[in-house]
Amino acid sequence: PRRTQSSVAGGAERTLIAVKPDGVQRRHVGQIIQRFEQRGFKLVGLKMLQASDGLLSQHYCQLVQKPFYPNLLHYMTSGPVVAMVWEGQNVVQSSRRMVGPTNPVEAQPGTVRGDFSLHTSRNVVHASDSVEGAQREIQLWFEGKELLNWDCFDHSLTYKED
Ligand code: IDP
Repeated sequence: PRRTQSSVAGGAERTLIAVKPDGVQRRHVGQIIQRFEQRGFKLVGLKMLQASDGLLSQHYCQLVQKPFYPNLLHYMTSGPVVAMVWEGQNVVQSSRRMVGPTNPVEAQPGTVRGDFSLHTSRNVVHASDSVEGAQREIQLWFEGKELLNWDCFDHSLTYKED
């Protein structure tokens, strides 16, 4: 049987990374993908979509009551999103560090938000904030058949079993 999200080979994790509409409009998709590839993570799912209000209300279920939610919804539906699932050891924590904090003013240069954005309401990219959150979000954004289990030939160069 095909492996599911909860049983990735080698104990690796998966996370949801999404280039938000501002990142797509500003043509940063390639550079964002490049950072995850270059770090050594494995791309297992990728699609461009127009996110619906329903998907976003589930994705941001902890924020729907916030006063800024209507603006967040407007932003996130203002154009296409590029959603990706990346796999690798500690990918959730590592990708949060690569993306930087929610408010780009606090983001270090070298992070996606620190290099490409200036404002919390236009912070270019989403990254899941926990392993459990990633599993929930991946199931929301992707169907099982859209996620590929494949062997990346450089695995033994990227990881060391010890
Ligand atoms: P995260 O994207 O860094 O995980 P969350 O707190 O989950 O941060 O918020 C989701 C998104 O909602 C943020 O990336 C940002 O675009 C938006 N957001 C969060 N807090 C605020 C706020 O105080 N004002 C406006 N937008 C916000």
